[in-house]
Amino acid sequence: MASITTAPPSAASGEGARPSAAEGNSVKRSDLDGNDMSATTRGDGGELHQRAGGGCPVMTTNQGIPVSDNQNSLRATPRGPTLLEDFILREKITHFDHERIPERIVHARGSAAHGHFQLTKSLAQYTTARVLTEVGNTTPVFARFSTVAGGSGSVDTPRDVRGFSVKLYTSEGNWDLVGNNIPVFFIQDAIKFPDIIHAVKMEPDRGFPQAASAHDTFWDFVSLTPETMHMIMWAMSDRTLPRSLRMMEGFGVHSFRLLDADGRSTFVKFHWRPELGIQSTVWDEALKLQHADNDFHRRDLFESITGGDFPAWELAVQLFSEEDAEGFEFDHLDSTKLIPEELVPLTVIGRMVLDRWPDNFFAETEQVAYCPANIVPGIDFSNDPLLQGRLHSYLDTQLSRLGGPNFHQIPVNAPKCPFANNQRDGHMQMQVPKGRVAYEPSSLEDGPRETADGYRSHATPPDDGVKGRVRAESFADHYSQARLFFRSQSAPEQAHMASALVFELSKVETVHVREAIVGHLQHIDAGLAQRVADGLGMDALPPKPEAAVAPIDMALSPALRIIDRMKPTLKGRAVGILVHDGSNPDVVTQLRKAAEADGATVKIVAPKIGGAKMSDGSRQAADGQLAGTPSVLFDAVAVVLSADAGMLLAKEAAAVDWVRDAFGHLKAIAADAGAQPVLDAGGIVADEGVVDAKDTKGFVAAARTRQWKREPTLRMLA
Ligand code: HDE
Repeated sequence: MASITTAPPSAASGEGARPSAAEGNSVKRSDLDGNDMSATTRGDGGELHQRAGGGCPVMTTNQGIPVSDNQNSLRATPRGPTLLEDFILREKITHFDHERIPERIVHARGSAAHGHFQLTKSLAQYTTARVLTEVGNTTPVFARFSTVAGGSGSVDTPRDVRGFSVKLYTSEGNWDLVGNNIPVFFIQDAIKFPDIIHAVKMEPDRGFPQAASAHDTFWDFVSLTPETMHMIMWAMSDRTLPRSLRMMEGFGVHSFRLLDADGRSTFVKFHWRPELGIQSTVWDEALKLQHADNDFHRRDLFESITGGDFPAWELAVQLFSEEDAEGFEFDHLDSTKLIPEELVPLTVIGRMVLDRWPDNFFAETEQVAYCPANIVPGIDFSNDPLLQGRLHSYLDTQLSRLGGPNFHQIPVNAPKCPFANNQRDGHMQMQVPKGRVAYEPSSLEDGPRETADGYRSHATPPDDGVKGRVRAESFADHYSQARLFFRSQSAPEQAHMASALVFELSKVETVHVREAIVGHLQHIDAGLAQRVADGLGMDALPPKPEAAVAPIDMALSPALRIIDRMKPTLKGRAVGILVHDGSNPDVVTQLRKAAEADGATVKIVAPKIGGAKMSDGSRQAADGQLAGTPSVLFDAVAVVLSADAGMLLAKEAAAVDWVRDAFGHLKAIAADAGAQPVLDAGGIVADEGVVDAKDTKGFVAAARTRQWKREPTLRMLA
């Protein structure tokens, strides 16, 4: 019988320097580069033993005890039981058992990046906040984008609101702008938040659907809560299907206050506007993206940042006074209302760039804790009852999610300015406070003291109402802004919204819920209600519920559309070129050059990952294999094939789907003569967006937008 082999530390391990306390157990990439693979042995079972040495430090337990064998647990005999004595095994498995923390109850799935914010226009007239007054100053930021309903392992592209959180590490403390990509919210009062979230999340008895609003409980709640109607219009629009996290707006949603040195207040709404412009996918594309790449948005953000193509947003503000607010046709303290840009224009005051991917997903993206209550001197809250409720919730949830009161010491959460107080102890205290004084006032030591520049709240006089569980009458109009939003959209956007409503309600099994929603829609727009009723196969319109306040016709706001907000450039977009053996390399090169010159990333797709042998005998490497790289991953596609390859691929479903989907998703298609059989098999009809592969200019122009005119020819929208 073979004797037990624990492959004792070889001479090589002696060369491996023990990590210093500062280095911990971490292995740097540069260390790995120096990894000497020859310093390996195999045990009696054939298992690999890599030895420390070169740049690789010695592996130790968390107590610093060097490990001689990380492949075999301690056994009584080679084929016998494992011994409880094996403290190395037990420590490793125990740590592993505890490697997950509770996921966020909402916004569990997210992607984040580091960057900075630079102020370009001072708001010194309105606020003392240094981050908003010191032009040119650079403030580090950490931004996290998220879906809302799905768990942390769910997909990136469901129809869902996106979180847009930014932590600004200002010189006066952390300021968290915890917003969404939609400027309004579903509910008016924080007390309804657990209800709407329970309604939208997977149903508690069956555990599905995951990351989807298309089910009975969500629409049941909505049908009984008319204040949701405005946000429902946004949720059913293409805003909830962003093409990229880099191409969506962010909104602070609530009104905040700016305070000047005399304590005078100006209301403010915050907006992030993407420099790449706003772009969404179409619904069928979003569905297919879930199959093509669950991590579509995360990968896109990762690739753009690590590739040096840094996403950027402008920060803009809407500023208005108490008197201005009194003149509005709505109450700005109600989070189901927005302030049209046409009423209060946006002023751009700065720019955020995200330029560094986190070093570690868990330590940073997972452990980051945003809180709308984190604000700095010169900024204050409004009385929006939704915001007021949020001020409690975030710290509360983070206490359990991050395990105790010291999570502000985690590097991603810690302020980058000095911070000091007399709070002490608690789980996971990482600092070692010195001295005998942990109170104030004190005369024994120099402890932290107050400052005249410290945080002050606005001295808001109380209004003349009475205490009670009451909703302000000014919050009662639930339909006017829903109507404003729907009616401000272009025709294709309205069709998408009607179709989205039909899709979602078709998944609702309870007939009276479907009917109740169509009832509400009649207050928003009669045409919309009829389209949805027709789409659902209703014989007659169901009754309209009584409206607390009859909707009014507000002046339309074209700024609420997104269809024409794509920038006329391919910057930030991707072009796929399908080739096979015998493709013309010159045509491919010209297409690539033209697309890259306009800013696109170009990827070559081929039936085989090894690439294609081109007509001149050269080998064209492939970035993706056809079946695993469907055209949903691109904004525009080109097909360059020899006559033989065209005939062959016309019989390959992956190739036919490639062009059919690109066409169906309203994308530009460039094709040469050899590709024609594939286009024919895909049922592609020539239009302005289908161009000859040699017409590179025409292709780039068509690729910059979607072929909206094509849509009614191939899809029965509601
Ligand atoms: Fe949140 N929300 N929320 N929310 N929210 C959380 O905090 C909550 C609301 C938003 O990337 C939680 O740490 C209540 C509006 C984002 O880590 C929790 C109410 C807006 C994120 C919480 C709201 C948001 C959260 C879950 C109603 C847009 C993700 C985990 C009063 C302005 C932050 C956590 C990240 C996260 C509570 C409403 C945005 C449970 C009670 C309105 C972007 O505390």
